[in-house]
Amino acid sequence: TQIRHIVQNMPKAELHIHIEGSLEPELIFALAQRNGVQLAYPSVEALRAAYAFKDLQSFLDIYYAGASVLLKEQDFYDMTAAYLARAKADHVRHAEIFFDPQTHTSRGVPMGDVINGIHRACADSDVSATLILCFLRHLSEDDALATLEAALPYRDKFIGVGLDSSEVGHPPEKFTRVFARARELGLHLVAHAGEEGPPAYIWSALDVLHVERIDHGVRCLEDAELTRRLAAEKMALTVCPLSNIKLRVFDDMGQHNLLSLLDAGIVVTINSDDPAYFGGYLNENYLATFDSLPLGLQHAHELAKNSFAASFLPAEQKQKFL
Ligand code: ES4
Ligand code: ZN
Repeated sequence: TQIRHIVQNMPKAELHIHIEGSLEPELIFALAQRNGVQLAYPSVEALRAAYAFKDLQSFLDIYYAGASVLLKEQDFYDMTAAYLARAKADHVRHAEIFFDPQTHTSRGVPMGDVINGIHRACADSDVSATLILCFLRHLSEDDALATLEAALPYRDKFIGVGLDSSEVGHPPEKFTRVFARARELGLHLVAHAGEEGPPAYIWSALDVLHVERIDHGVRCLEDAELTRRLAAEKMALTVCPLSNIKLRVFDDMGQHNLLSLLDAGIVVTINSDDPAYFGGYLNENYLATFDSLPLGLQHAHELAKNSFAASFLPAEQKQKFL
């Protein structure tokens, strides 16, 4: 139909994509072979069959297993180049890409190999792409602080820091000092909050960490004062519809609260999160949402506009897309 065609072809930005979550089973097996890594699954089909998640943690267990095949700088390059080619096909003009260095440095991979490999693929792409270093919230704040220091020789290769992995039990305030340090360094700040965790985690991401966007944030609607604040401050949410269905945040797409968030005046964006695991890249997220919720052409344009407005592009580059 007309609207599906417009949604697919309109220029957009992607602001919530974990590069390790773009590793397709075929590439996982190719890299395992190349690097002599033994996987717990005998075949691509067996691995894909294991992609049935009951919550965030059951997904993360498989996601970290998949990332274990990444050892060499070229592996990080190949993964990122494959994502950017897919993004380009979906008319993504700008991507702000999360990476999880601790998942790799804890296996002995040098920080420089992680960052240089991902960054080199970004530099070689005709999609504009920048990097956001994420701290794993199930690990300690001291581990996050050491990770930030280890990344400082590559300070010019990433624009911000984020917070991801297991949310419940690991509130934003656990990372107060490392976010203060990142802020002093002039880095942009984001955090996952209100995906599985309560609205209180969104409050503390804002008031304690001073983040500039909330990743997910869909549980904000449980708190009317928080909802009003997010709208008033034009605090963008990077919503990931297919992720929310696969991780059982909502029962099905018809139950997703994305339209309610828009109606509340919040700057909502659509993103793919971990596209290789959740059943699709950016256009599949847009299409699944538009197929299930009563969204129109105005919403399509609003969502595309929001994606650039909420990006960390410099003002003059942002203008060209708005
Ligand atoms: C993630 Cl969906 C999601 N939530 C939290 N952390 C993550 N890391 C990769 N995907
Ligand atoms: Zn995420």
